[in-house]
Amino acid sequence: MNKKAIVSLLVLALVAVACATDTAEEAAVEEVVAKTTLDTVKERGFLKCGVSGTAVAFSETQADGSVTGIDADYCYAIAAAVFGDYSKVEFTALTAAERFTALSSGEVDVLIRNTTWTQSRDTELGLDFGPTTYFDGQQLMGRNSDGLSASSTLKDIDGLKVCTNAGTTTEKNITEGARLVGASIVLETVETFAEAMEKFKAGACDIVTTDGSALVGNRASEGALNDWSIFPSTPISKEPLGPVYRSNDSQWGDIVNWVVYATFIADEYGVGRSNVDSFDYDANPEMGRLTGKNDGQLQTVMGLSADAFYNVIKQVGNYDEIYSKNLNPVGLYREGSANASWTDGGLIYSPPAR
Ligand SMILES: N[C@@H](CCC(=O)N[C@@H](CS)C(=O)NCC(=O)O)C(=O)O
Repeated sequence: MNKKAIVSLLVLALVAVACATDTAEEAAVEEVVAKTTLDTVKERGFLKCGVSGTAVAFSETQADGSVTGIDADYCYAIAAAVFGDYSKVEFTALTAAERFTALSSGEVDVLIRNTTWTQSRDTELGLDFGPTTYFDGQQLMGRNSDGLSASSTLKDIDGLKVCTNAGTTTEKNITEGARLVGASIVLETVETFAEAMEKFKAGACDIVTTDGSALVGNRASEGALNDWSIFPSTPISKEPLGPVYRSNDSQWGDIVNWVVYATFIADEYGVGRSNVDSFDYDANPEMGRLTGKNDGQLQTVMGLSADAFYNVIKQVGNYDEIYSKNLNPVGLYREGSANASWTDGGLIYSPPAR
């Protein structure tokens, strides 16, 4: 064989290898695309849920490894819908800064971690947001002994050191808010809000700032109701918190969304853990459809069992039960807040189960 022929053969061989690799890669990609999150979760046998693990009343890892809180309960609710068994969840504790990568990389199936729905997160990260489960807003907390009170304003933090955790809407809001009122602050961001609280307690920070619910929760768990004040009375931002999932998997998105909506609808009709078995479903066809008591077709077309949302209500509860169990003990109540049902003037509202 002459030199030219050998070179041509080599080129052909290389092209063949490259093509084979392309085809293998394409096949692998197609397989990943074809497999929905629901398939993956069902095959694995449990849900992977990303939480904080240290967010008071939202997701707190207990000594026995279980996780409690409103966010944790929504993880349990998704497991109840998918498996008929709320306990089929593996929790992953994530800092604010690592949460979105953990979700995009597939480390978790859903992220329920005090996460605010914002335009950039919704549009730039390949992620989508489910219904808001807690309407929050950013506030600040300072010591009464420093002259701060519930009627303090952003202007009162001029010259003070403010601490919060990194990778949050919090750090951006406070920087912008202070600038707008002409308050000059020193902002220190740490990895977790728990660290910010430690610094605040040690006097290394004058102010801590984050979602108002977390300030209320931390103040309650520290027994500091009479020593620390939360302000301003109108939060400096909107922080709608809820579940987050990867984009382009609408079946999984529908499941997460309708688990949340099922808890809203059950709340609206007063169907909870104690009466879900005795409720008169004939008199309320919407609840009949939602629980699969009359007709469960709406659930089966989503890839769930007809009684998926019955399991959610029976095993975890309706929105009011989930909210009250977790948030009332730290002093947060629905009445008069955005978290009241729409029937009571709040924002908790679901599309119809029809
Ligand atoms: N909602 C804001 C703030 C989220 C956030 O980090 N909240 C704090 C206060 S609840 C937190 O999760 N702390 C627990 C932790 O740092 O692990 C966001 O989405 O950026």
